[in-house]
Amino acid sequence: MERYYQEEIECASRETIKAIQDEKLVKQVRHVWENVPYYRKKMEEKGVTPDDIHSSDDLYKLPFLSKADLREAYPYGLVGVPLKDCVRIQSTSGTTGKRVVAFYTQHDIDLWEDCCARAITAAGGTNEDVCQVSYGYGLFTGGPGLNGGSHKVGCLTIPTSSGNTDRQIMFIRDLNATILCCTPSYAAYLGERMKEMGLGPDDIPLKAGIFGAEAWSEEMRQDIQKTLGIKAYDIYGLTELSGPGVSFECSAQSGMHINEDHFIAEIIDPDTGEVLPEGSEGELVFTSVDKEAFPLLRYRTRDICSLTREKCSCGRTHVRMMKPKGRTDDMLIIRGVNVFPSQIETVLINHGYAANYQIIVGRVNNTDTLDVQVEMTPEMFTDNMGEIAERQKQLVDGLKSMLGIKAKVSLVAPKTIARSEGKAVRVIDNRKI
Ligand code: DLL
Repeated sequence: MERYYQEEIECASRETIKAIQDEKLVKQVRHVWENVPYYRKKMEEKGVTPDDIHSSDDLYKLPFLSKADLREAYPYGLVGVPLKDCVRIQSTSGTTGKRVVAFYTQHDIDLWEDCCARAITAAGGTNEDVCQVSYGYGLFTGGPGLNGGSHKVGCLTIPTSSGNTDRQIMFIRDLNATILCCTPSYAAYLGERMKEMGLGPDDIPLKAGIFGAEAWSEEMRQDIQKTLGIKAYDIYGLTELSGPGVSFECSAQSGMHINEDHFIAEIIDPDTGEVLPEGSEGELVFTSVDKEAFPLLRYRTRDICSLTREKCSCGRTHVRMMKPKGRTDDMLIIRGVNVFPSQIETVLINHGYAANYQIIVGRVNNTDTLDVQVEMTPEMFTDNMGEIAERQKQLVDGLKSMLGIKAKVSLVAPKTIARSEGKAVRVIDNRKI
């Protein structure tokens, strides 16, 4: 039986959802106009005022916000309430340039935790469950968000944070954890470590995993489900909008329901900014309609995916986003061809490899090079050069037919590539150095 955390809104009719969005948007635009001079200036430049926004049908009139705006406005430029009303900040890892710092009032934290509680409930969680949160705690939103959601559902919460893998496995076993929350790459590593310890799916009480914060393929899901003996649910979100729980998967495991009472989603052409019809693939744009402290309108996520309003078997009515393929900024252009790391992952896993790989891009004599280093699994490990050459050839062929370009493949020994406790680093692009 499907369970809901807030059934009335999660299963509301389309008309009800639209009416909620319309009302909240009109209020939110006025709130931003009156309290966020940075965005008001953008609206003035576009010649639009709150009087032009009567419903979500007018969303297209508003200007976009991008990560560059967030950096320019750092740290307080987009804050919509007095700082005395804010109770928390969270921040992105900020590998390039300034970090993004997002602010929350208590109301914003409550909404965010409700979103995470919906995700945990959709994964079958109740107050009978023990939920181990192995996302990082601190500035990263993964730990705090799912911790809050787990409390709301009433699960016994184990805040292990990331790392110390043997202790993670010990707690799962000793404290009967039934739900695991972490990045998919860390879940895969936990499975690998369990195998090394001689443990299989029957030796752990887990039944569900809530995995997100990075792109992961359907093939990787199948792998993790088998190794850990669980059902693996995807969860999506970003710091700028709150954190995990902007959208989440249900029992159908076919796309993530966007919490539409809090976020309006659009898909745009990343080059022209034109809004695309439902079903088209493009860049995901979100408007947060009821956040007080950091109310972003038409924020460009750079994530590439499509939306569907097709009826879902779980009974939820909120629009679903398909698994993001990657971000516009991690799409590689190699010899003029667009390549997403997730396409490479699909080929590797289909050929029996685990998701332990690295993609190294370079340029020799003005030509781009693509080198895929992938670990052999312990079962396939061999020093028979003929066998290795044959395996490499199979992968080169598989990658060629997926990507349309030739890659160099290097098979490396198990455990050569560093494991990640949070988001995995898959790509090293030496062209940028
Ligand atoms: O990763 C929030 C989060 C924590 C989501 C835990 C899910 C679970 P950021 O660090 O700000 O926030 O990174 C946000 O990560 O724009 C996507 O590119 C990517 N991302 C997040 N979830 C998924 C997912 C958190 N399920 C950025 N699939 C986003 C693919 C994801 N990419």
